[in-house]
Amino acid sequence: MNTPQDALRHDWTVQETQALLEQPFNDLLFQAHTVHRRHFDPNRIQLATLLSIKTGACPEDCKYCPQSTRYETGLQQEDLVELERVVDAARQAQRAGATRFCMGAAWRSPKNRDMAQLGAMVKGVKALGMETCMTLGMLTPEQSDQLADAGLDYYNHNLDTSPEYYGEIITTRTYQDRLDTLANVREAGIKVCCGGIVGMGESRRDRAELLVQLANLPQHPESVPINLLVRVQGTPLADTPDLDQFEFIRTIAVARILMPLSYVRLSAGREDMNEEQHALAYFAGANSIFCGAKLLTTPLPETDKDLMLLNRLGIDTENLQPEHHDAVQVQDRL
Ligand code: SAM
Ligand code: DTB
Ligand code: SF4
Repeated sequence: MNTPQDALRHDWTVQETQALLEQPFNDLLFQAHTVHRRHFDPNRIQLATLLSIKTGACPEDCKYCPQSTRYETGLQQEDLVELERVVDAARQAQRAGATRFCMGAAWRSPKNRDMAQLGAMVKGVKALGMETCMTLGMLTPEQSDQLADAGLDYYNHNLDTSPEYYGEIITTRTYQDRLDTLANVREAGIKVCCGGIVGMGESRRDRAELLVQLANLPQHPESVPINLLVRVQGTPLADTPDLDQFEFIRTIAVARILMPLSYVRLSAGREDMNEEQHALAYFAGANSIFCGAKLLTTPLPETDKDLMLLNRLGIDTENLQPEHHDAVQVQDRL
């Protein structure tokens, strides 16, 4: 029997994706919103919260990142935090309405000696009844299996940009390294959260290529974070010119069209977006946001402000069905 999963495409070309991006804005939004409401309740979004479990002093040279040891960003560094603090933060996030708790570490990759503590964090947060996500850098197959055994639901590892532009942004690991980690995570049975950053000076073609890379993975990522570059003083990208706000919305819309069953998450950069931009992003197909005091190191809009806007838009924040990738459930809603 054919399921909607089988109908998902993995053969997008850059040319047709760029053509989608270049449509008249209203045509693109209409198309994206039509896809969105075919598969999701358009008036519900998922709230996720992030905690930095190891901050700064990262050896990598990602030119956007305030946590790289190579740039003077004035960031206070912190070693891997205690289990108790992680569980307390998750409990607090849950009280504020978050259903997913993401833990991020400024590592190139975790050390094997850290794996037991990371596993304990996953178990501690899951015991609260929340979904867990981690982003720790590159993972080996063994490390992926260890996190899967601890019960990790999602692993975030971004492709960040197009293969062509990638070398302008990061030199300390390759695009293939990233694809290998994504494959290791999938193989271990962990769900994949994978997206990128726009506004780093890339071209529209680069944005199309990033989206094609994501959609043509063997399986679409269950979550696709679209980050707008947060320009942090001290990083090489601090003075990157503004991206046209409608290009950001176009990117969300095309992510929705290419990956119709995935959660598209409005991630970094929301501080710089006004209410109208948020509303357009939700219309274009974004159905998840990070909320709370901050992302990993940079601020987020106040949660009350986020909730007030969602309320004014008639969008509720009940937990979306995490098992939405189950073909039967999706079919029920078609
Ligand atoms: N160190 C791990 C890694 O790089 O995979 C995990 C943490 S890293 C901070 C997670 C992601 O945050 C990066 O892949 C990047 O997409 C995003 N990010 C980091 N700094 C950002 C910034 N200034 N603006 C937007 N996104 C950013
Ligand atoms: C993702 O794609 N965006 C989040 C999450 N995954 C880990 C992180 C954004 C970080 C923005 C810069 C900071 O706060 O340090
Ligand atoms: Fe390190 Fe991750 Fe920042 Fe790159 S994005 S410098 S790997 S923390």
